[in-house]
Amino acid sequence: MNQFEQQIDAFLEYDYGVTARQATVPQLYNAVSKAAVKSLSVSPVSGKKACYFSAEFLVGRLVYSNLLNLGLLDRCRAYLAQNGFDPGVFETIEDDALGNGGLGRLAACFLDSAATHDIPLYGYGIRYRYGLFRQYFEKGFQKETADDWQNMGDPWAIRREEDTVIVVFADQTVRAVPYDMPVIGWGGNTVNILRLWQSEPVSAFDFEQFNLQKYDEAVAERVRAEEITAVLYPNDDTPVGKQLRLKQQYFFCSASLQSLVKESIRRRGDNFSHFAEDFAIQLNDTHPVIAIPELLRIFMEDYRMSFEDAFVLVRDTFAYTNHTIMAEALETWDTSLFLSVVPQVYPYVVMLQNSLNRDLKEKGVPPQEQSELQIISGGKIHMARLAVYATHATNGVAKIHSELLKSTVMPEWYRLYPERFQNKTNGITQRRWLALCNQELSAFITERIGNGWITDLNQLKKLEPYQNDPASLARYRDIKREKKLQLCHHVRIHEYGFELNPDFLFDIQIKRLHEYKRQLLNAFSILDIYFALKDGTLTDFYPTAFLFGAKAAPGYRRAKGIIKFINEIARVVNEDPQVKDRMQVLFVQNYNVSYAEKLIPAADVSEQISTAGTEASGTGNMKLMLNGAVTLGTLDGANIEIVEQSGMENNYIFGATVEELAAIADTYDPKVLYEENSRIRRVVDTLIDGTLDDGKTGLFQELYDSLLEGASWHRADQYYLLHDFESYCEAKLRVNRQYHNREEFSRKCFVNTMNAGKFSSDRTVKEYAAEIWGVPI
Ligand code: 26W
Repeated sequence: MNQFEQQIDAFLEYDYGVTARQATVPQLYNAVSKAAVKSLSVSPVSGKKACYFSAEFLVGRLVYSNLLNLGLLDRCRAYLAQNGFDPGVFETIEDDALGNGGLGRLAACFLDSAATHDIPLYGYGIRYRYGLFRQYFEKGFQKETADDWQNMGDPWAIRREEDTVIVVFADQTVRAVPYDMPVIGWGGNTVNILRLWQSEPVSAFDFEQFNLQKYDEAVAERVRAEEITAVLYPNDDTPVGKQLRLKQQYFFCSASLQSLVKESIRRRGDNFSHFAEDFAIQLNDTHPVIAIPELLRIFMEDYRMSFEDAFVLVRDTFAYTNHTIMAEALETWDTSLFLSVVPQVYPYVVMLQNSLNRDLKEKGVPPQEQSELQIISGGKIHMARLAVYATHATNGVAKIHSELLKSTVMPEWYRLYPERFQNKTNGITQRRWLALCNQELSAFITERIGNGWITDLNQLKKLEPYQNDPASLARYRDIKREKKLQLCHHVRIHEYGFELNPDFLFDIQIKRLHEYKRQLLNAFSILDIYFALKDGTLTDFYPTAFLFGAKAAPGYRRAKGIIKFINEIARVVNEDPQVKDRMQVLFVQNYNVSYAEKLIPAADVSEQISTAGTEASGTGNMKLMLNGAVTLGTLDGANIEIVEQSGMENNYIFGATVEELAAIADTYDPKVLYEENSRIRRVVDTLIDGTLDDGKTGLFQELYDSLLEGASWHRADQYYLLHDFESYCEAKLRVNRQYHNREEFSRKCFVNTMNAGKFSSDRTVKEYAAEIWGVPI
């Protein structure tokens, strides 16, 4: 037996006193993970180190991906099988959930890519006690429960007590304790670190209070300290503006900077003039932007630097990524709240504001143009403005998004500092999103072009000669069917025995629930098809399963209403004997990274239907493309680049463009469409005519009103569902007709896989390294 297997046995014996055959699954999971960790040595950083500051890292289940990258996955599977376990048994171990969606998952893909390509990129974030809530449905309504992700242990992390630092707030002082997780590159050669901070009390227990029999007071400090990292905010659209959220942000930024300053001192003593040559810090959206004034504070207060010197270092060190166009998502903090939480940081925000004013004056910006540029204004601190001002680079996450940043979101900043604005189109790691989640397709590819694609996804282009090879296309279709069967099995277990039909076309929309992503439009189109099948106006329809996965922020009423609406449609459709052999509708519960790994390889059609100009990039669209789904989508976010790569003719683009929507914005009246178009009326009316039931919550009426009446804060149908309805339905039916020709359709899918090379996060991370971080690649 080899070292790895011996190590597993040793951990099982020492930690639990069992043999492999006697072990429980959690025991095995811990022993296998620890054995793998033990084999690692962290790569020392010699040159510049890039640091990714992010409130979220949605890494997913680590055991299989780490073993894959270490080349130990097959050995682990064999070991499990030899000892009488199903090699997939760790799938019962919970997924981590330390992120909401795209932004957190992107951070995880970047870490994987950087480690694979020997780029020293270290992650810094928060070790939430509870991650994103788990979701289940009760009578079709979303319910939430706590995500206790540590309940089977956390064998991949190492607690670094010795690197603990102190973080100070106006009303409390806490200890920040780092937990380091190895980030293992493909091949296992480079190991970087993801450092997640946990908040703990300075003193564990107050014996004086205890002796006075004041038990609550005795533990009060502990409770208040632990509260800071207790739970991830489940909001991925509107900032909550809450004290605790600000504490979380300051907590991990201050701790991470303290740890970097110590590292700098180890390298160079207390000469900080090389700081920006030694460290690059990427700010993942505005959540960590408070790190900017905090580093100024540290340099000026602790190391007596002048503002001018400190500011140059800060600007050269930091760069900022924007992930959203939605104006309401740009974070601001009430000055009064900020002062009540971190008063020591506020003077440094004011210094930045004053410095900005000097620059504006020098550049001769007229006073009337200055208001949109103020960091502190109207009693608020504008974090995105602070970020653009105090960093050397600001980037968007897809071409169109970066253009919109310049033209629409922050044009006054672009005029001031055009040289700072960049684009870095997002990407995904092909290790998790192909090699791991679709081993069948991976083997198919490797048999034809070798395995170079695992670290160089552009090599997929070498598949070109096979796009017209009937035998290859037939095999490619067989693999899709195999992945559908596996998904059917998973669904049967996780959705109360639901029997998904593997012979159907699988049409999949998986992403956070948000009005701009237009799951409601998808729902309307399904109803339209349902009615047309029933009244016989639609014939020759290829049987289709419409699948959804999405979590709604718990306080987002409309999003929850949409989930209930789709679950109601599912109930009606799935029970209707007249259509049930032609359509199925299913909203899966608790969609997360692990569920995505099952759904994505089984998809034929990828629904990417956001209103043009609203989705910054999207990354699920890339995962689905890579796994051979055609995109049914709008010209939005990275969809534009996807069809640029794989051809309009191999995808299904519909709907208004950004320019078209801008042109009709002032005159758009959804009521006219509603009144003139009976198909629209028929589906929209199901919200209020009693066809579907929202349990007297008023949720459906509210959705109806949002489309036809609007509200105090937005116009009717602000996301143009009714405007795009017809062209969407037309495109959806076109996909369906063309799917009948299985051979030709699978060629389109194949061409998508073949052209997905651009969307590797390996490419993205290398661009950041070369064009923002100044890290050699
Ligand atoms: C403070 C509230 C809040 C929280 C999170 C506002 C905004 C966010 C994120 C920026 C939302 C997010 O995840 N954005 C997504 O980022 C992905 C990675 O770049 C993109 O692919 C998605 O299009 C974008 O919606």
